[in-house]
Amino acid sequence: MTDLVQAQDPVVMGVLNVTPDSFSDGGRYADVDAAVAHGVRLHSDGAHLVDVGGESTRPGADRVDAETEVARVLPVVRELTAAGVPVSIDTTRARVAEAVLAAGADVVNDVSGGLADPDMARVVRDAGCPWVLMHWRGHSRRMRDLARYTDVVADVRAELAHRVDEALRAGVAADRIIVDPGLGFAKTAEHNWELSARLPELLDLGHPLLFGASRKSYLGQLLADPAGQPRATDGRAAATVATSVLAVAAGAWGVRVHDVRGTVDALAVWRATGRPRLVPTAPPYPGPPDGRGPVVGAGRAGR
Ligand code: PMM
Repeated sequence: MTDLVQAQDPVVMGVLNVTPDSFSDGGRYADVDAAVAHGVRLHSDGAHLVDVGGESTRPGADRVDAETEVARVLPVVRELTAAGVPVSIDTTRARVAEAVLAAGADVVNDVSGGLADPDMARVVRDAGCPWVLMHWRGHSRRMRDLARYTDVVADVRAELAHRVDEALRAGVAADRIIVDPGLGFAKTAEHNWELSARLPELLDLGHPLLFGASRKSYLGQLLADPAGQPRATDGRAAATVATSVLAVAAGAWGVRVHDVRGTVDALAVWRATGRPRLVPTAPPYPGPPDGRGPVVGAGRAGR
């Protein structure tokens, strides 16, 4: 596989949850054949990676044991890698990562940023694979209580920097590390919007950044009907595409999405228009009243 971490073009990661209870696609791909068929479709739609997860991380979800998680993901990963589909494994457990890497997975996507399992750094270091370190403060059951920040961007940045330091100390190579702000994980809707608007402050950590907004509840809240009823998950595709393209234009390395085709199409438009970049407001550009939000600036080829 070409080195995705060094990719010059935005990386699209397609979501494949083989769980009975994930918030937007739970239950749909619990059967191996259906899961593999969907993974192959995501790849042919343009996903550079198919992100296979066997444990739901939706707020309030109960944990499954490691055996159950391995039993869910391993047959799917085996078939996808045999079919030539590059796979990342969405897990917080070293045991699961190790089993799946041995079956041909390319990337570990760890929503706990290495916090949940002290053995994860060793597994990743020995495999030499890319490791997504997502910002995380605790398992799903507790995460709503943990959404307290002084300045969400500064706090997430500092906590991610700490996770990166720990990974480096454990011997993981710097060029294998990808960071992720963890939208929706111990974050309110306001926190998610603030992180989205100030992405460049996280980019200066010096690592590629993965952005995962797809179908998340803050988009449902944004699109609520006049009675205040949030838009259902299957009606959040256009908002997901919009926020994903804005993240790429702000410098994100990649996006994690359920609807790969729409994102790939939108990124083709972004590319064809000269890869316009969002730059922090600076005179003489007109900016929003607080002077902090991004405006569209001069395009720059490449990333
Ligand atoms: N979000 C979910 C699961 N895994 N991984 C990364 N790196 N970033 C995310 O934002 C992220 C993730 C939850 O969404 P899902 O239930 O639709 O998979």
